[in-house]
Amino acid sequence: MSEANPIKQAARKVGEALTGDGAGPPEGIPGKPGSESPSLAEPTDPREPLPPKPDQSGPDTYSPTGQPTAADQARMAQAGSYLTTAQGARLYDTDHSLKAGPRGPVLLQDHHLREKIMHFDHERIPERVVHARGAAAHGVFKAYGTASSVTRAAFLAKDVETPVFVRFSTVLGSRGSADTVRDTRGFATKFYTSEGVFDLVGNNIPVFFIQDAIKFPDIVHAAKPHPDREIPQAQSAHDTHWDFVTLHTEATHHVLWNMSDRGIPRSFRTMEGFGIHTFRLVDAEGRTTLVKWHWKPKLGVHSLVWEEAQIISGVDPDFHRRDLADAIEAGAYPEWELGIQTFPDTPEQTFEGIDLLDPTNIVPEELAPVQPIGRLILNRNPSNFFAETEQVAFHPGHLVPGIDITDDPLLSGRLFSYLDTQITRLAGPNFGQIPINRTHAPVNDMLRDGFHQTAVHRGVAPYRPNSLDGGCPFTAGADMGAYVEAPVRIPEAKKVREAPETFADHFSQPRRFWLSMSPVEREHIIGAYTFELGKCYEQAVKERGLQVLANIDPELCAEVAAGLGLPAPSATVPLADVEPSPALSQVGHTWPTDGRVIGIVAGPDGDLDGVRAVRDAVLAGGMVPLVVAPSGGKLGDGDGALTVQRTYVTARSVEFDAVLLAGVPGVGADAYGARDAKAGLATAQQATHDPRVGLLLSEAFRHGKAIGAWKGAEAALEAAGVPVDAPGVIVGDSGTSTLEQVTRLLGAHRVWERFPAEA
Ligand code: HDD
Repeated sequence: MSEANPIKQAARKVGEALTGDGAGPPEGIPGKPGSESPSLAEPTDPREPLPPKPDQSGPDTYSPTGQPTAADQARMAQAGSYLTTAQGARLYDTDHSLKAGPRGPVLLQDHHLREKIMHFDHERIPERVVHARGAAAHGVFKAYGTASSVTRAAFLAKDVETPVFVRFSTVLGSRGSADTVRDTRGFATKFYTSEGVFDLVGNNIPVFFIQDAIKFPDIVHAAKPHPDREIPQAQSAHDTHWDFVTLHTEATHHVLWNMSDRGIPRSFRTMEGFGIHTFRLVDAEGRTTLVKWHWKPKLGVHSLVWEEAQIISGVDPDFHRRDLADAIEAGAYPEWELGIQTFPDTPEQTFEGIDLLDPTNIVPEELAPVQPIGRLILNRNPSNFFAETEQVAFHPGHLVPGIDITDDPLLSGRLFSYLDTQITRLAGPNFGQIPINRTHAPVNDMLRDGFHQTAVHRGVAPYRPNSLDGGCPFTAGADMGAYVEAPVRIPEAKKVREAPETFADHFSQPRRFWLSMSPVEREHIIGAYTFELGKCYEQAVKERGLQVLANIDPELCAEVAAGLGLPAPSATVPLADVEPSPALSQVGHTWPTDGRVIGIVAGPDGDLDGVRAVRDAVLAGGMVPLVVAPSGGKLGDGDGALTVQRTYVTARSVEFDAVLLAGVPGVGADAYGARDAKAGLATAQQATHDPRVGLLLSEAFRHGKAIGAWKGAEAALEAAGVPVDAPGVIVGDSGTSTLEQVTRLLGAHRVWERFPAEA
């Protein structure tokens, strides 16, 4: 053993210290005070030869047979030109079972057949019990350093860059369900920090259904499909869901957010994210601050409209997944700013009368501004969905020094649940060794064996204290980066199954949300409740639903009651006198239009130069042009020919954030009647209006999208029932000037003026 071996040197120091040559733990290796007794002498003078304890920088650094290591093997998966068995033997045929003659029986000794079918039979793992449907991306988080005044977390220090993996999800649907259903969205971020993994496992809605984790199985059973027929899939519009949330009125706030536009996001890229619970940050001196986490999307918070969401569920159920992957592939990297609201860590754990331990509460940003602390950029798609997106395992208990928890009873239950669920889902306790879950910090644990153990641990003493492995591993103190829980005082208490009195107000926060909405957002909420309660069969459930609404706001209740054809009840609690929080509304801001999709509809005789110029300008503006024409292939000839991305058959308005209708020089809208330009079936002069273009335009109009037409395409608008003088309908002289105006409208996301009259 070389004297330069730092582990041996450290071991010797411990030996000296604990055999009486020194007092207390050796310098630089602080142990847990009082946990070791010198009389029990840990360790004794190390015996020679001791197996050197390797610095386990990860389970993949060592292979018992030399080369290759597990990391090399991971890199080698699917490498090389020849098909092999799982054991690496080359194969000459994988299409025919081994048989006794070409027409004879298959032989049991066909080990390749058995291996291939055995592996296939076990390809599926249980889907997540909630959040089964998801999509993810890699990225990087760069800290501004502004959080260093309240936390010692190393990854939040100025300019530190941390790799991340983010998984977005719906909650209710199965793995194969549609993306755009009305639901909460998960927003889970794994930070691979130098001090270990930190998981921020949040949602796009800042409050939760329940205040205590013990009710989680109940709300999930109620919201999932009915147990007899297993329908409806990925929907909250059914009796058991509404039965539960009207009997547990603490769910009111979350449900109201779900019924608002937040329940149907336009894209993962345009969602906010929230940690929901109040967390506790700890600075280098041990001072604590309570915080709430917020993710703010660079592109703003935008949603679909309900009809659009429903159409997309059929036309493109992978809409959100595709949008995320396409944006990253195109280099339009999604970005969020991470922010915190901070509150003094007082014994009451309240702020301005709001109980910070109640996860059904928000603290309005007007009362506690969100302070930006860093920026997240997603810049790489996973290369294998199963290996990464499916096997990633989040856990709110994956914390790093400087970030601690509070006694929110919902959070406490989560700390148990996430570890537990992975044991079933990922088949054993070693899921932390799966590449996507591996920490980037050195690992030196004493966890051993178990299903799917891939680490080849060395040493003989996976326990402490020990003398046989030279005392390794040692415990660190806070000054050496150990995670030390904040020594928070627990008030003297009796054991009870009770909620605090402050958890009993279930309506004032929902009322604040309702009062903060713009008229159009209120119309959408009314529409959503009317739809969802209208889908329930039980009269008692509908009536209880209306009672809950009456306790939020009489107008909301009356409108929904009218839609259901039921009398509107009166409130059973006094209506709370709360100030609106303008930050909660999505309407009234202007946002960047990066990555927005512009449909450019061109007839066969359309202004191709104009279409070309518009396409180039859309690209130059960081947006995505999709050229739509009667049939596939190219528009025009030669070098300048334009590729058609969607035909009248494959295009649907829901794919576009705005639509432009190419003009027809000197002709008029009849060009849009052509069904097959290539076959020359219709010319601009003879064709009649094409109903598919009509449907596209009328849907875009109904969904409040900006619509532009240039040079003589007006008549096609009229034919589709789109008034040329309606708000957000532009008729321009040229393609590019029309695009300019449409882009300005797109900055507000939708032409909001169109809605109130509609709803
Ligand atoms: Fe949960 C998954 C978010 C309460 C139990 N949860 C899961 C995911 C997200 C959330 C985003 C998906 C993670 C991924 O992409 O793999 N959950 C939340 C939030 C909650 C919350 C924001 C409240 C503030 N969850 C909650 C409670 C319990 C669970 C109260 C149980 C007591 N959640 C789970 C789970 C899941 C899960 C069963 C399913 C799959 C998984 O954990 O890994 O353990």
